[in-house]
Amino acid sequence: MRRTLPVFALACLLLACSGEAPPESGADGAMEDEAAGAETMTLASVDIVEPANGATVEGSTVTVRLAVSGVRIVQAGDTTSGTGHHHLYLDADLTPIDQPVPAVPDQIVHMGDGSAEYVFENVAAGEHRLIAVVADGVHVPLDPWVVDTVTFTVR
Ligand SMILES: [Cu+2]
Repeated sequence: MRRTLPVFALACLLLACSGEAPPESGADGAMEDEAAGAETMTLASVDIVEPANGATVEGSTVTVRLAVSGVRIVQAGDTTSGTGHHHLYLDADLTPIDQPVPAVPDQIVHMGDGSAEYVFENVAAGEHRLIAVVADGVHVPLDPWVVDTVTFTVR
């Protein structure tokens, strides 16, 4: 198998590493699987189902419900490709995509238990902005962003 390596390296040069491994280079199956996974990956998305964009919430308790497609929601710490957990930014600006999401009580929340529902208590009356972001097992946002934003009013 070792003697096929130079051939593969040359093929890689010629093909500019297009990800199409020559069929005879079966030595590294894991790499091939990763490449195939990347090619068939669907665009992931997250949707803030509740509160709906523009909604008015009666009372200071705000229940957030989230739905996703193209990504599997798991507990924090699980670094399986194609998975992540929810994060909520309530009246807080998004942090950089290449850095772990911070934790700020009542403002930036990690739903590290793998849940899709969270309840904010004692939310002040007035208009609020809520951003949902899916980040990976070590809390770094998925790239490209899996994000949704709504504004709502507490009355
Ligand atoms: Cu997190």
